[in-house]
Amino acid sequence: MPRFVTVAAGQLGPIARDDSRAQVVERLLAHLHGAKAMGCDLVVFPELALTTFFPRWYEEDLDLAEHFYETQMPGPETQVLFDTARDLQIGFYLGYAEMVIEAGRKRRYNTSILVERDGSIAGKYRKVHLPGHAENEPWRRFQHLEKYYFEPGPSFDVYDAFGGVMGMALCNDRRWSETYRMMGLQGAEMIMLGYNTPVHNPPAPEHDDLSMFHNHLVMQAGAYENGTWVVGVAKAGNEEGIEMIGGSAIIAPSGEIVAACSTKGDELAVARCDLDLCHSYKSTTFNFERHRRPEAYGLITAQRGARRPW
Ligand code: CDV
Repeated sequence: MPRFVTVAAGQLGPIARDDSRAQVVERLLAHLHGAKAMGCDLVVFPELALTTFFPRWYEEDLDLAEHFYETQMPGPETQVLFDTARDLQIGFYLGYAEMVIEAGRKRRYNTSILVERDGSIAGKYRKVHLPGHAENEPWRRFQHLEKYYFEPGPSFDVYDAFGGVMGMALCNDRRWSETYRMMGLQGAEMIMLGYNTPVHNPPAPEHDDLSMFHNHLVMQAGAYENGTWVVGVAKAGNEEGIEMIGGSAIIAPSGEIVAACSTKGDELAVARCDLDLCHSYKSTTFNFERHRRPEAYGLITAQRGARRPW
């Protein structure tokens, strides 16, 4: 039986700081309806898809930033996404800021969920690689305070959903080969990831011209080296004065981009993904069982930073 998942990369243009949840949810609903009309099973939305990318601003009192976080999922303003998913029989991946109280303490994560076509949550992921800095750095034209606003998640998991093995990651995760390999080792057939990537990188402006090249380079390599589909989706355009890259793309296990967005606004790019295409790569060049040599890879988990051995 062929296993096809028709996927839409549900790219979003900018979200303003003052946009209400209701305004943003309207745009997500338009994507769900548009994707359904194109025969899709699943829409992948960006990272922090319910708010502006607030880690660009320092707020000394974290409690004053609480309106950026969801304390319930679904909550009163997002329930309609789940109801629409069930009514239309279309699933979605959604990135958002999550706040939970555990052992009497507030804990904050950069989170994504995968919702099945019946509106049930098939999986939840908390971002592992939090880029940027934890301290206020006013010298930057804009900040990247993910290490301040979130704590890292524990692991990369995969989920039995949409007839395949589905994995999730978020933005900076896509630059790390460990992200894909951890899910590749669990048989991932489709890895979904949302991102918010400014064109300008304050600590390394010399990378600015290469931001789109690097975006596709890492996702295409991750797909090919693990024999998996990768769906990368941007929040793009000029958000609160900061130019963000677009370039949302659906990438086949061959590493080829098979569909892509061409604007920096709300846009859908659609591909009919044959999950069985993964097999050719997973059973030959990247037959892990046959060719990997974990006994030679000890440093990967034994140490974090690079150190010369002499
Ligand atoms: N949201 C992100 O994780 N953004 C990073 C930044 C630091 C550019 C990224 O890797 O795209």
